[in-house]
Amino acid sequence: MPTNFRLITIPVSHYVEKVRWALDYLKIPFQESPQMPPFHRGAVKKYGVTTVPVLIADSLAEPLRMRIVKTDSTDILRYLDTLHPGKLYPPDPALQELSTELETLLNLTLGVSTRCWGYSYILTRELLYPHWTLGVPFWQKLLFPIIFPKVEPIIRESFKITTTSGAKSYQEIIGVFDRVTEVLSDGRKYLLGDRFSAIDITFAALAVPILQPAEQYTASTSLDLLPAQMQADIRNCRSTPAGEFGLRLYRENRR
Ligand SMILES: N[C@@H](CCC(=O)N[C@@H](CS)C(=O)NCC(=O)O)C(=O)O
Repeated sequence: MPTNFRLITIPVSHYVEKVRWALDYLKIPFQESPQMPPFHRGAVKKYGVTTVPVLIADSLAEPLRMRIVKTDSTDILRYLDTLHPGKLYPPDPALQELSTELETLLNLTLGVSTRCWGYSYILTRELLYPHWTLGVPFWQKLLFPIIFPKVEPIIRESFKITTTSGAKSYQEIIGVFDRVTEVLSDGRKYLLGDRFSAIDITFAALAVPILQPAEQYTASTSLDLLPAQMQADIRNCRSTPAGEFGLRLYRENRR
């Protein structure tokens, strides 16, 4: 078992929050190395990627000194599961199909849509500043005013942010919430049944932008400061069974 874990992050990233939650759940102490975009790229370049989270796990004991690097949030959760077998991913073969279906839907649709939805509304210097600078080194914070005008058009382009992208992403989020509501409709406590799992973490963490749970890692923005359409979308999502479930996971299972 590695003895030293380091997580390179953009603190506000919901894919990062997914990994942070898994590490906390497994009670694995780790050191976070928080970065403001685009400085994260310098921090992760040597691992062959451009995105966070990146987990570096070192075993320092001789003669077995070794390093494991994982560069995708799901790969990290699967790796952590090998250290505490079955705690994140229940081994029951009967659950595999649902587990894979939901994990893929959440990672590829919910995570992408909540991010695009958020950026569609907060891509202004004032609204973005607190999200991007929270917990990052002081010198990066100071550079925000210079960085913002350069990165804003790149984000707009890469996430295809337009006047209609917020509404389109919202519909995609609702589609995922409908599926989660459907899975929960038999009264089960968690997405895979009675036991809390990686799939619950994945849902709640990737839904953070649209649920804004009080317990989220990065302090919640007061809803009143957000654009009116964002406030309406958040309130609608929170009131769905899937939204209530995500908020409950934060209240009861996040620590
Ligand atoms: N599939 C990746 C996605 C991670 C991801 O999209 N990370 C974003 C933050 S939410 C990122 O690092 N973006 C910065 C960039 O693309 O330069 C995972 O699950 O780890």
